[in-house]
Amino acid sequence: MSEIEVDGADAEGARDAIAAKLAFLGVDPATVTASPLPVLVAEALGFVRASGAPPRVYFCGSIRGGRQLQPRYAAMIAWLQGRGYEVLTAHVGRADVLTFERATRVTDRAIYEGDMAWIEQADLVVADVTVPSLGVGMELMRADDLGKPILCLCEETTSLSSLVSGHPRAAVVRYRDDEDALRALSRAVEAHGSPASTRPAAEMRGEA
Ligand code: 6K6
Repeated sequence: MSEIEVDGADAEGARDAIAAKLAFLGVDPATVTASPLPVLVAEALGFVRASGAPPRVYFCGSIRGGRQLQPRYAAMIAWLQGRGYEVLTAHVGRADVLTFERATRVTDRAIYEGDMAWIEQADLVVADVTVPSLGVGMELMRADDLGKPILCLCEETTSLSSLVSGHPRAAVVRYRDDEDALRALSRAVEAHGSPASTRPAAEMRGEA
């Protein structure tokens, strides 16, 4: 891997000079990237995300708060993955998460540290807040501290904490049933659009 630099402010001249150097070196221009070498090295070492990498979603759902909606979490996670999102917390949708937790004897501290690190890496936080969960509440506050876009979904009849429904930066979308949950997720995530953008919560709710 090597880098080519040319001097001057003339873009066309620079393009021609680079093309000439590539031809001299016998390098196919199709194999050239516009990224400077330090950026490529940082990407390769995992310090920064490669451009074009799939957006990362931190999905929150109740675990010790109650697993009655696990199949719905699994469907939401599968929908996100099918749309090309990388879901950092796919275990939230697993039917065997509690068995797995016991089998691996992972400590609560390790779970906490791992989850906090994943929230930092996320481009978007999506939470199903139908089943009350202390862990999900904490994840939402941490996501807010970090300025992450937050999307909360819940059933129409859920008696939601005011701290979630009144949160100025969280988009809260209500749905009727399993099928409607995926439609609501799809609309809200599409409104969010580019993972780099932080669209206002009203837009994710479909109000803007
Ligand atoms: C490891 C592999 C599978 O399961 C584990 C261990 N358990 C957890 N691992 C990762 N995150 C967890 C685990 N238990 C709870 N959480 C996080 O808290 C999830 O991201 C959920 O969104 C949230 C649920 O909180 P509670 O209070 O309902 O447990």
